[in-house]
Amino acid sequence: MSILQQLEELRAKALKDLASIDDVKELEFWRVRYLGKKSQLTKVLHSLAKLPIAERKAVGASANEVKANLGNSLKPKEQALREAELKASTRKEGIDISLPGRPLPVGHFHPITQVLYEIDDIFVSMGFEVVEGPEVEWDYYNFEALNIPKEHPARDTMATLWIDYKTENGDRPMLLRTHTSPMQIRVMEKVRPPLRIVVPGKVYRYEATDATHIPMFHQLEGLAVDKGITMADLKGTLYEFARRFFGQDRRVRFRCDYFPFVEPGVEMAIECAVCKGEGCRLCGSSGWIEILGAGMVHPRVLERVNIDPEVYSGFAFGMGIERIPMLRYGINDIRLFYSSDLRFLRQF
Ligand code: FA5
Repeated sequence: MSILQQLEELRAKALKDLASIDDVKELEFWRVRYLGKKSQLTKVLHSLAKLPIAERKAVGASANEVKANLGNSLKPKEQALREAELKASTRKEGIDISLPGRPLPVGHFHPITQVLYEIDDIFVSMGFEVVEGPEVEWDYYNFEALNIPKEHPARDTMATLWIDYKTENGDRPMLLRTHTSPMQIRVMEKVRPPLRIVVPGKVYRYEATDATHIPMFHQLEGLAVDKGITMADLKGTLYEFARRFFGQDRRVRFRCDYFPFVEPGVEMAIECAVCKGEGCRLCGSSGWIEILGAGMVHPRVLERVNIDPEVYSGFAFGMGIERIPMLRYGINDIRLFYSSDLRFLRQF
């Protein structure tokens, strides 16, 4: 039998054997037998040099073709056997790999964070810049520089959590900020007018909780200082905010109020969302919920940071954030935001 015939016979035998193989281990034996270093095919290829030139070409081409043919037949067979093996083993373990994966739970921002971002965006679109400040603050920035000296009765309106740290003369100068207004001073110390900023952040008060009060809540401070700023700018800005956030029809009320760091001072209230102004438990039967204090920056505050009140004027406001989504969605208890009840939080 010629070498070419032997090669054809080898091919036929190898392919027949391959067809009857049904596990991966056997397949490896097959590969070693027909394509390995000691296989007949490799021997033929190694002995080519010894053949007469006329025969060498034909035998070489045929041997290489058989080798490629066997190699190509091996690949799909191996893949099919491996898949069958995987299926068999997962079936044994009770895993169905054809099932779609379980979706990963994706969280979302807390409703207060969402509202803060939304309010930031409204003010940014009106030309305000967002800045943040420390939650542990000096008495100086929280009270003193805001025209609230020691023993001033206005301190009583913001029951304070003091940090347990005393100076040599027994003063406790550090506290958890009771409002975001200290950032007015911090910013004006560094930046010269014209300036327009909003300051979102956490504030703390030593207060009993009820449907509209909690000891840790968020505020957003606003401050604009420039030449010729008037109360009309303050009202215009806050009306525009209320219209954009609550819609055109929601009623807004301004009333006089007192804060030592503004003159004159006002408070702004929004019509209660729960009772639509009729009066209910949430709004204390008044039909209105106060959301912010505001006013024209007091000349003495400007003087303290070396801004001439004869040349410049400004307005400031401090908004309680939690009450804003309460008014928008008709939420009747502020404590729901921090009770970690997912049935409540998932609604936002
Ligand atoms: C202030 O904190 C002033 N800094 C506001 C201000 C800034 C006035 C700039 C003038 C110029 P007040 O204590 O009223 O003011 O608080 C502001 C808002 O915070 C309130 O209108 C209310 O919406 C919210 N707030 C106050 N106390 C609580 C509380 N315990 N729980 C939840 N929200 C509160």
